[in-house]
Amino acid sequence: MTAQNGFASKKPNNNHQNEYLFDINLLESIFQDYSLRDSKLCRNIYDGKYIVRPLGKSDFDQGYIDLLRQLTECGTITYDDYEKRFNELKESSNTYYTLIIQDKNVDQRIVGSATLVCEKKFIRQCGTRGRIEDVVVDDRCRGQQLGKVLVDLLTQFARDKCDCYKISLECKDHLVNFYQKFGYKHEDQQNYLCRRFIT
Ligand code: 16G
Repeated sequence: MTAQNGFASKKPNNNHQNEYLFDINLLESIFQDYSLRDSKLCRNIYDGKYIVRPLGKSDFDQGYIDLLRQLTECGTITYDDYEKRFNELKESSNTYYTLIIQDKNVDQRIVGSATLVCEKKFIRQCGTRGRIEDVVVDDRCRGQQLGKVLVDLLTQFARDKCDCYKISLECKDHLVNFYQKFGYKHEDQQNYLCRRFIT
């Protein structure tokens, strides 16, 4: 797999090297399986237009936070804030896996992102639970199935690379059908409860 067909298999060849949140090599076999399984989708999506890779430290400059603003409030985030949080996530090894999709043509903009969080537990034979978080695709890139690729890849990654015994997510009503297509479903007698704090 190469950057030409969508998977950035090595660091980008620009002046400042991008530091990734997690080891990009972990994605290779997942991406390969996925390309074989859904070659039409991969060809349509990646043919020279997009790259899929882990979040990088320099993605702040490629509009990463502005993309997240399409999902929810982000407040004011400076580069120092971003870098500090990026380092914290990276130091929590084997926990945070943020995948991004970068548009190779339009200003190298980040146009899609989703995160897998792996929570280590004692239960389930010291099992790992996965959560899919902060799935967002740029409004201007809708209809190209970028969200499908992100959720598919992270779901497969959680199962095959992180050995998650389950993976869950929260979403708005209108997105339930979308996530059901990937096998996510309401579990009997389980509810999502939330308490918010004013920060
Ligand atoms: C959605 C997201 C969740 C995100 C939240 C932000 C997915 C599958 N779900 O529920 O990950 O954290 O929105 O909303 O992407 P909030 O700012 O109101 O918590």
